[in-house]
Amino acid sequence: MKPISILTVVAALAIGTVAFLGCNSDSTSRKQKSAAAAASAAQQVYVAPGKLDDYYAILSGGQSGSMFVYGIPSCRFIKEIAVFEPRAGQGYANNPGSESYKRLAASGPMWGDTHHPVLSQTDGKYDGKWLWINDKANDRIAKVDLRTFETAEIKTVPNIQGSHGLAAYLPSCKYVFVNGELETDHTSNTGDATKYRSVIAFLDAQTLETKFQVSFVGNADIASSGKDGRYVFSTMYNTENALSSEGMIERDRDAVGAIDVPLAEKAVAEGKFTKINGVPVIESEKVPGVLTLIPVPKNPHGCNVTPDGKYVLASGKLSPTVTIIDAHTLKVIAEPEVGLGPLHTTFDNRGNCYTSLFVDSQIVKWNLEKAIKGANDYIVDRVDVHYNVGHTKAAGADTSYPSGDWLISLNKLSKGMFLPVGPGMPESQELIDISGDKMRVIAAFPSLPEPHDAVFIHRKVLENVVVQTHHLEPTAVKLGEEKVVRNGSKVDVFMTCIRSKFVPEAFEVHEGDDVTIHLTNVETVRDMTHGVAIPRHGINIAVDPGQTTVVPFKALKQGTYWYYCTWFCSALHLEMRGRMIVKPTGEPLNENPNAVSKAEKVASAAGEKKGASYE
Ligand code: K7E
Ligand code: CUA
Ligand code: CA
Repeated sequence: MKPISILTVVAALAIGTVAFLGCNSDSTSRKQKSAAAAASAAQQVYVAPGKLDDYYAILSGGQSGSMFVYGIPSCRFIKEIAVFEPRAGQGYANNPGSESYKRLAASGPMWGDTHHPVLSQTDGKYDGKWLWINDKANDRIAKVDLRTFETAEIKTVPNIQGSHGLAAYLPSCKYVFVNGELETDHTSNTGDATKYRSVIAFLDAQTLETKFQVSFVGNADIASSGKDGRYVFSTMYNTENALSSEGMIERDRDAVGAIDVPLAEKAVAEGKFTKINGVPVIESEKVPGVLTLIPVPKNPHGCNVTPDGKYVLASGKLSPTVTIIDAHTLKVIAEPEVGLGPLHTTFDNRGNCYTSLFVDSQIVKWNLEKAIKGANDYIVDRVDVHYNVGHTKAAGADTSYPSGDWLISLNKLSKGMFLPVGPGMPESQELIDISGDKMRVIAAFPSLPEPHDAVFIHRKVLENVVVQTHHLEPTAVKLGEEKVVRNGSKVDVFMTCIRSKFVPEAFEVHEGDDVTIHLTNVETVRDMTHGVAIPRHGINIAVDPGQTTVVPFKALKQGTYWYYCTWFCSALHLEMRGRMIVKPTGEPLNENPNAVSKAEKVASAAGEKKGASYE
């Protein structure tokens, strides 16, 4: 007993001390405490100039049609990956006739609504190869090459509207699959609502060709893959197949749909499908077992498979619960209450789940095993976020090996968190330290509208992946082999650039000529990007080291048009320019307009001055 009483005395003294301090300098001590907390948070996000962040966080750009790359933990913005919208600064899809422009224009509108970035995996880990993203509005999927962080492929998905949830089929990443959220009649398109269905589309992960689809009555929202190559899962909020928002919330339970992928492949092999717009479409009613509906409450949204692949979690959205489903037996095994408006769930490496609560504006941390066992203390912690969180994602949570250090809260509203810039406000992200028992909000950073989801990839995974300079393509223009090739009104200008010169520095064409510039940046030095803007012609090219860009355009009316470098590349950057001289049709062209004439040589030898004189 004695030691206990000693402890009690000590404890009482300690409490007394706190109480004593509290009486006299309450606000001072609180101020000191919060200053200390701010200082330690600042230390956690401080990455010294020249030092690298641990993670790339890749945020979908929503209505911006792109993706944003931030460094974590510093929250520094590093790059925008242009996907569905032109970006002049990257020379992406901004020059009609360029490859990126043609590919984007051929796939649909020059804008998009990106929601779900998905990283490729091998053996349950990110392999640093590919990054996929959906365009919900225009039913497109794109693939980004992580060697360059550039868009490598864009394809349209047939028979679908509102291509929303996107995930890779695990463990192989043979397919990416995308959910049709908006119901339509894809066979006759008559507007007959009784024929409305949706599809879940399976695309070859490399070519993005749609290989097959499973169709059903209702819709599919968010997607997640089991880890063992059998089921993939989708939340379905409109099992009512209603046409109004009131109708869509009639039922108390909607569903998680589980697609048996090997069974679907077998059905395709056996011809149990209808071909619609060239794609085999399996009607789920005709192939028993291909789609199993698991009842869950109510208008569920997020769909997340646990890192061990044992469970799939459906966030209730209109129910304060998360439904835990056995990912193999497809049985509902628990339905813990977590708070109001649960949207998405993410994971650490210690058996905890983190669910975003849109209505409560909170992240709630809860323990999976405790919730399954029905223990009272399964809620571990809650933290307020600012404001109204949509997705939340912890580092590595989509893989089998989450890292359990950082979590990002992707908040829909910022309400004055940042300098006011008019009625339109940036979106707000918060970085949360989840390494301890208590979550700690460490930093907030703005972004353009509107990141829906994010993925983290550790820089070590990409260390030997990201290229510094492009490999010269066979079509590259080599130094010393620059030339102008004419074929009637078609003119190909094979041009190189290197600090601080374009070769050729001048060329002549006729009005209305179809000019194509093939420009190779022959630099071998990292970060030495050049660009070309051509006044009046709407051309703005960016070429990274080693890259070749091909841009066709029509020559306008007679005149001199100086093309100039747009990237401040050297002390002679401003001098890095050349002339396109456009002459009237029929007038003879000079093949070497910058050649110094004999008369000029003589004059300069005689010491005559060219240009302005300041004597
Ligand atoms: Cu919840 Cu498109 Cu992932 Cu938005 S979706 S939040
Ligand atoms: Cu090249 Cu500036
Ligand atoms: Ca519903």
